[in-house]
Amino acid sequence: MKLSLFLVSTAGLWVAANANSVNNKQTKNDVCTHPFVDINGRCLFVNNFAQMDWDAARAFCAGFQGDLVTLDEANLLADIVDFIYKEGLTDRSYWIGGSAGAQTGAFVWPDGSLVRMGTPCWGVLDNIQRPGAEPNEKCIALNKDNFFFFDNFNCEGEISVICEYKFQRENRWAEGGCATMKSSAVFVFLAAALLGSDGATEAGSHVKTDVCTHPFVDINGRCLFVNNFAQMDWDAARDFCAGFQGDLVTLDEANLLADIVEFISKEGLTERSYWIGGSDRALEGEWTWTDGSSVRMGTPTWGANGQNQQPTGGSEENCVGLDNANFFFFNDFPCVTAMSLICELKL
Ligand SMILES: [Ca+2]
Ligand SMILES: [Ca+2]
Ligand SMILES: [Ca+2]
Repeated sequence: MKLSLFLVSTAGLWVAANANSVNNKQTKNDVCTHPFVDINGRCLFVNNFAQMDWDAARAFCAGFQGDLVTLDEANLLADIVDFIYKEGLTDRSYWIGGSAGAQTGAFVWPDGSLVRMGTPCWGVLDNIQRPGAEPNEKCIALNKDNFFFFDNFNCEGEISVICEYKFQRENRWAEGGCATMKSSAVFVFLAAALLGSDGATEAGSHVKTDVCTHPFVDINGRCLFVNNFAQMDWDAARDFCAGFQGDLVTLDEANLLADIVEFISKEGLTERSYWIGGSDRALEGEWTWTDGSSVRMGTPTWGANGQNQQPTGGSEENCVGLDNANFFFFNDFPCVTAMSLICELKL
């Protein structure tokens, strides 16, 4: 009832939203041309011929009216790494736009915004997650010797380059009168405003809170129960979640992994590994979530150490957990292992 009211009331908005995305798309097609390609909605040039230091790489990208890529989303890293493998560009490491700021030493993107640290973007070598204690390594690269996870390199190193072309998306929003508003959050906000006297309080942002209640919490729009008290095998963990009308979490987005790991760290729940809903028990090597959909392989969700990337357990290890011994990256474990678990309530 409320849902249909919501849809009818927001129909106008969707038209507006579609018009905007068409505009953006046309603009993007006009400008995101060879050698730039569209990867996850961004206009990128993965240049594996050039080899230069980080400053020269920025200047190189500026020659294309761009800059080194602002790789500010784990989902974007997943798509870039897929592109690198698909196109056979795996013989080089690549500069991206992050570097240690002169004053604070914190890693920032070219626009000054902070680089998100930790899992899943930053790689692990010798059991140390990067950046480790390497004061002279102040520029960020995708490291070919560690499955293209982020690593800090000496800025003088000569490696390849990923440029991002800055088409005028921000200006376009400004023209539309939405200069400071981006993403779906805007539409939720606007929809709630539009509903107004039509019961906006119930139909707006409170809907999710009503159903995603303790011990479940909203993490990146998903309703999850990070249970670090229980310790049980994978099947028992599924049964446990079923008792809450849920199942083990379908952790199908790298961005969601980033937010879960942040939650685990913030809440001090780092002493356990956690079962999630992936397994290859039905067919060795075919990893699926509990709903039958495929588990995305590779960087940045599956852990790596320079030599190997998980899963490496063959037929001995058929269930996926977030490994507390490896910064909560995905790892395959024997399904009989007793560990903690993350349930998801499907709303
Ligand atoms: Ca390093
Ligand atoms: Ca297996
Ligand atoms: Ca393993």
